[in-house]
Amino acid sequence: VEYDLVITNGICVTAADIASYDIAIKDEKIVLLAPSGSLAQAAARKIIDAEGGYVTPGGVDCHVHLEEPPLFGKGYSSDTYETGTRSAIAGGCTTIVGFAPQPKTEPSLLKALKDTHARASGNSFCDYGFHMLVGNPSEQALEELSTISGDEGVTSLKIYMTYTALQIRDDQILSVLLKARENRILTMIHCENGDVLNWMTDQLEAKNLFDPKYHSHSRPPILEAEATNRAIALSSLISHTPILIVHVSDPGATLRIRKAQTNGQPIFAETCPQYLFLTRDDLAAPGFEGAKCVCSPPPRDKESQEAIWTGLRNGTFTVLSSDHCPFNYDDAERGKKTCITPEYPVGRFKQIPNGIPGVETRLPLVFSAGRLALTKFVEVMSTNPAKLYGLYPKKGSLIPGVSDADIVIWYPEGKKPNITLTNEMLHHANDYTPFEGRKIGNWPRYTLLRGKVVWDRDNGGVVGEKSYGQFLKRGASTLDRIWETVEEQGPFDVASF
Ligand code: DUC
Ligand code: ZN
Ligand code: ZN
Ligand code: ZN
Repeated sequence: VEYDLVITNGICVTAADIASYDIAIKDEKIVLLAPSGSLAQAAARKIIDAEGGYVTPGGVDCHVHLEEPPLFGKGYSSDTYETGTRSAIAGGCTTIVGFAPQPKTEPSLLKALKDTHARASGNSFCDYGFHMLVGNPSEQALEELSTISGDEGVTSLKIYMTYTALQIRDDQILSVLLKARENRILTMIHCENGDVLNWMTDQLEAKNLFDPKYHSHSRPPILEAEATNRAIALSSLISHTPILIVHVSDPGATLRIRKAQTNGQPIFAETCPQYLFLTRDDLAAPGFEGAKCVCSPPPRDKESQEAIWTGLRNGTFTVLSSDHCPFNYDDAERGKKTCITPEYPVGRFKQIPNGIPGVETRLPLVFSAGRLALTKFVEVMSTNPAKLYGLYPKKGSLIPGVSDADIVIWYPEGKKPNITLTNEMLHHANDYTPFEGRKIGNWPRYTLLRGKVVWDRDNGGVVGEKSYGQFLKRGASTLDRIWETVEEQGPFDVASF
């Protein structure tokens, strides 16, 4: 036989084109694109007839929290690498980038990275990489960044402007940016003003306001806009070091990002489904139910949702990630209910672990919403994440001889499922989804990872194995000549001010 697998009769979508053609796969790679139907009789071990359905590159979700210690409140992540990546492939996602968390008490990044490898290795259904989560920018940690970005293939890091366990000061942010610039590491920043939201929280608690909805009151949009503005300023101070503002929810923050981009600054931004599909009203559900939607930043209002959709369409947002960070709802020891005690019968919003599951629902929700051009959908879900994080063109496209055969085949007209989403359908280890009850008009019918069918919705569901996912050593970002532009600016020179 000539090919391992052929996909015939699909409408293939990339970030650039929508066109009907057949795809041949051999040795884990896409090897040939041919006229539609022409490979229907090819000598292949297996032929999948897409029956006129859309065929897209596998999803690349570069914001996924798995098996992290309690950093975002009082509770433990419900998903392991095994359950989180199982959930990923069932939702059409073939690559994730998770976090290697360095707690404040740990001076070494390499130690934190090694521990994370031990958790993921042999336990992943999809391919995966790591971002360094820098909680302690010690002298040792900053020195280690050259090994981290070189030999270790970890070319991005995340820092926080909030969360007691992670928040670093502005001067520490500058030190991180400087080292990141020297090592071509993309810096992701969580932009909320931690000191102010702690003050707001104390004010609310002094008035005995503890229930989940006050999570949103404690973090008004201006805290996000202010911190975003500050992050942009700090980046420009370090000779325009590229940054990615993660999980943007607020129109004010979006405008500041847009303005910086218009000025030519290397400011990139991410948003997430929760800011497109949830609002603060979901946090105000009766009893403790609102805890199911507690994440940070919190979901905003309807107008904000519209501004975020607009930001996706006009290119302000480079990527759309899940920020999958699941905590069980009904678990008094390890989940969201850890904060319910006799003293706090409605819980205590400041202790509710921040985060919601979403790695499996990201592609289907956004695809079904039908609000993005399909090329834009592929761009923000696969191609741009792959470029931004140094995985392109191995990941994120359908280039013969070059791209891994990571592919999603959607249901064609006439066979589209009519799904009312329930948590039972999902493959994570969490006991709820914040998107329960949503109508979803299409779902990945097949997910292929490096040429292998790992998800077959109608015949066996998850058919991949947890040992198949490989660690991805990443190179420097190739999006928009990011690092070439930095090179042209020359080194940071404090005497130049
Ligand atoms: N936000 C969340 O909702 N969860 C984890 C971390 C974060 O920033
Ligand atoms: Zn964050
Ligand atoms: Zn996150
Ligand atoms: Zn998060």
